[in-house]
Amino acid sequence: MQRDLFEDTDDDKIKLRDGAFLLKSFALPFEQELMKAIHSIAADAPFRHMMTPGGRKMSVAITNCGLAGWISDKKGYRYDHFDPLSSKAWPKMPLELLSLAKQAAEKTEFSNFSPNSCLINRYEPGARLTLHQDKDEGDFSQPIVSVSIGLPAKFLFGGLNRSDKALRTPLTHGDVVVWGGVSRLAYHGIDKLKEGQHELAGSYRYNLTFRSTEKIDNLR
Ligand code: MD6
Ligand code: FE
Repeated sequence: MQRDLFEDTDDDKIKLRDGAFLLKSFALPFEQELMKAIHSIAADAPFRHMMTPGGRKMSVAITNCGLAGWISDKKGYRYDHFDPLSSKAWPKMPLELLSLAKQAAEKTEFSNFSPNSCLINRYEPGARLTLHQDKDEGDFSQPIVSVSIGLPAKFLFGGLNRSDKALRTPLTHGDVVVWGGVSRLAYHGIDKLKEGQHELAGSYRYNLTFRSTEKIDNLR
């Protein structure tokens, strides 16, 4: 079918809202690298269930790679250069993953994305992420690139107020969500994960979100 040169008619690029795009299966060519990276990062910085400031244990297990990692404890949510479990720096962000994140951002409307942090979430059946905003980064001018691996999940995507009605979008293995601009602070979450088996990821869903945590990147 002839495509209109002046219109974005890319079948694999689904606009969820202004500034938010779903790139269906975009990360599939990287699935081996992604699984390898997840395992080698977790060997250094194991997945753990962090405590929320309110004293609850998160059902999602978390680790990080890159110069800064997202952490939560009773003092609050923040980024830290060191893994609190080991006091070591977080594992380096693998270059293939950095490249995937940059390519995904470029394919939407965000050029020059330069993430210094990648948060890795691991969901087991029953785990969920309640509606939240990603607002601990010092830089909202850059988007977030989010890669889904393994079991499918329902992504809840609301508006700028917690009470705004949320869209419900399935995310499957290899999907990438890129989001920024006017949607950068939209509320979002993940519905309770259903049981299942995935050929690469077993009984888990992994999600990697690439972020830029500092506007003037003085972490480099
Ligand atoms: C997840 N994702 O998909 C959780 N945050 O497991 C997020 O919380 C998220 O997908 C910001 C931007 C994209 C996301
Ligand atoms: Fe988030």
